[in-house]
Amino acid sequence: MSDSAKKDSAEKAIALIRSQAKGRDAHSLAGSLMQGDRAALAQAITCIESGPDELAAEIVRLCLPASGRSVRMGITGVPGVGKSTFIDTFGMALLKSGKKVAVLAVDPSSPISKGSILGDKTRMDRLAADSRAFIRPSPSSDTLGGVARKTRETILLCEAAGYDTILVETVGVGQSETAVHAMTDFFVLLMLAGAGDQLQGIKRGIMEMCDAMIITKADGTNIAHATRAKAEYASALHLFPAREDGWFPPVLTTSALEQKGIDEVVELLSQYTTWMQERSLFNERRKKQNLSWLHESLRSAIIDRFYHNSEVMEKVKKVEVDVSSGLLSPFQAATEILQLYSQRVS
Ligand SMILES: Nc1nc2c(ncn2[C@@H]2O[C@H](COP(=O)(O)OP(=O)(O)OP(=O)(O)O)[C@@H](O)[C@H]2O)c(=O)[nH]1
Ligand SMILES: [Mg+2]
Repeated sequence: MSDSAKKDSAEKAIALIRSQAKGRDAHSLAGSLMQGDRAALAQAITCIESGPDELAAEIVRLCLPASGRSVRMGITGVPGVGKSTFIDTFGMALLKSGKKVAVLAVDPSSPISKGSILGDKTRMDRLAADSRAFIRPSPSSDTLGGVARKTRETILLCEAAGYDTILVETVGVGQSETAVHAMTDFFVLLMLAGAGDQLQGIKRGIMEMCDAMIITKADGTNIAHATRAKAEYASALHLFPAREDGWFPPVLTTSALEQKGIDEVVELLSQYTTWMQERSLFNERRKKQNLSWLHESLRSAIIDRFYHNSEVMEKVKKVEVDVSSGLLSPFQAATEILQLYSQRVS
């Protein structure tokens, strides 16, 4: 399908869902989705993604008490590392173990029009076809902050709809890993064997952030490489300072194609969750995440208001001239602008 055809069909689908949602109020949508109605869940998520904002806010408010009872797992790794294939196989293993799985994505670089991750459900064939799983492509937005907020709220709705394992996929090439780390309980970095981390563009900070590392494609002639990479990464992880919570990230090898090592990841997820819960660290991490979400929301709301104040923007334009010609110091200019802003909002 061409890009424009893709965009057309995505827009048509959104328009349809919006028109279906239109006639419904927050109570009816939230009520249905909490009964496990997938169409209502899809409609509610569409409201979060593209409005109406008041309806979305009300739905989130109504669903909040029923949310939170899940394990949120973040999955990152460079393009081609095998994220989608892993999620398909791993998701099926989770379903087999009795879990209800929702798969979301954070991909600010490719809005729907460009074919976002998970837009190609081809590598998640089995999961996409299973009625026990729910898959939703990345919301489109200009900013990472926008995508992250929408995904965070979508997680809450999925939980309220009864999904107990939420998988959030993101491409490991920018700031989006940090955003996904900040919204998940268990953050996993997928790595290729034999490519070297520099080649894979994985920053040290991301390795330091992960709760587990998985070497993918450990099959065929790649098994020996994968085993070696596992030992190398395990010792590399030892070089990082010990974590405050006391958890040490293990390294596993998997083959999603041959379904090897997948049950071990299911087991690890459950062990990790128990380990964290026993030490009250699970809720501790979520509390911290909620607080940073609060401050992030405040920051972005304040910035938004400031930059949408026409009088302030006029003043900014004026002082830009003086600042660039050296007549006014940038600091002095900023102080003057902020003074005007505080007069206008008080
Ligand atoms: N041999 C082998 N190949 C695999 C395995 N998992 C994925 N692949 C192949 O690796 C390629 C990339 O897999 P994807 O699952 O699309 O990787 P991805 O990380 O989701 O890629 P992006 O969505 O582009 O970021 C495909 O050709 C897969 O068939 C595996 O376990 N073994
Ligand atoms: Mg993919």
